[in-house]
Amino acid sequence: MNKKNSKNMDRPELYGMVYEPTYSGATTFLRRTASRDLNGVDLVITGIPLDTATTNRPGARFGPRAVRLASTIMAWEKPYGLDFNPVDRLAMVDYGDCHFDFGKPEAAVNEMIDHISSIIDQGPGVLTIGGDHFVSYPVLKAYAKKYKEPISLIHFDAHTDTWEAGEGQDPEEENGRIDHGTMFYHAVKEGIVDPKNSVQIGIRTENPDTMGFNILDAPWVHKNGIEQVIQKTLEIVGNKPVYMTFDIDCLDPSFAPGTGTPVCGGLTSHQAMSIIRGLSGINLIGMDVVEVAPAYDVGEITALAAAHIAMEMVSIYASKPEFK
Ligand SMILES: [Mn+2]
Repeated sequence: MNKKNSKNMDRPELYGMVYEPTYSGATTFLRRTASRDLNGVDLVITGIPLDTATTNRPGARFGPRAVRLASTIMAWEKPYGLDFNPVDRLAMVDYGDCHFDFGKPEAAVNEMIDHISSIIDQGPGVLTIGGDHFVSYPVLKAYAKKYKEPISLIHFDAHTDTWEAGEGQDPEEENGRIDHGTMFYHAVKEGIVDPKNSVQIGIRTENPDTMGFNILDAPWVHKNGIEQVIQKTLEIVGNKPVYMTFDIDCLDPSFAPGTGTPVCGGLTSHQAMSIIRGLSGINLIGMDVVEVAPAYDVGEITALAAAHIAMEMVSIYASKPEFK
């Protein structure tokens, strides 16, 4: 067998960089080994290719594949400016995608919860690649079940996703429906997420009821700058177990056009990456990057931004005391 590419198919070592041509080979996230053996694994990458909860443009079901592909260019060098390489500290595997039957949409939520639980209950954390933002809801349910307490969120987004009824829905007709703009309303109501110790960053759409979340909206970020965002966020989450969720539409459409509900006035990729890197030291238990919809992308820049954001998350996960 030619060992010069597709090393992620049969490479026994879970640590270290993988050198092979970016344009060739089987694509896993960051060229990590494709495996469902969780023995000795610290962090699992998995995709949830579901996009049936979108209010506008669908297509995020192709997000996991696009982000994995974009990440191949980052597999052979350390993130710039870091004094360590996360792949030397973390044993990571690409677990493949969550399976659900698109002919049984009502079963998908439990399939997603079971998928995540089956990983985290064995020990490793998970980096999930969406999918529309609804997928964070079953992921958080799995996390809340494991940790037996409400989870703190660091939530990057143009939208609060705490609408009661959802975009375009008559607010008088709330009927328990959950979509990618209402799931954090339900997550708070169900006690899965603790809004007091959570923060939403980059918001730039109106929502009269913010459900008690701390909000550093996009104008605040632009006015006060990266360092202030880091400081405020660290104060809010403290030592709590924290889950980080990044809707790629937090970035301005000039950096991330390939998404379902873009809003102008957002963060630059520099701002987002610097904020995440500055949060090193938090008690990060899991994370996701969602809403990459490659059909609306231009030059793959959205998928590339998502891959870089994911890499920054992996880096702060690798900064946890147990991996140093
Ligand atoms: Mn959003």
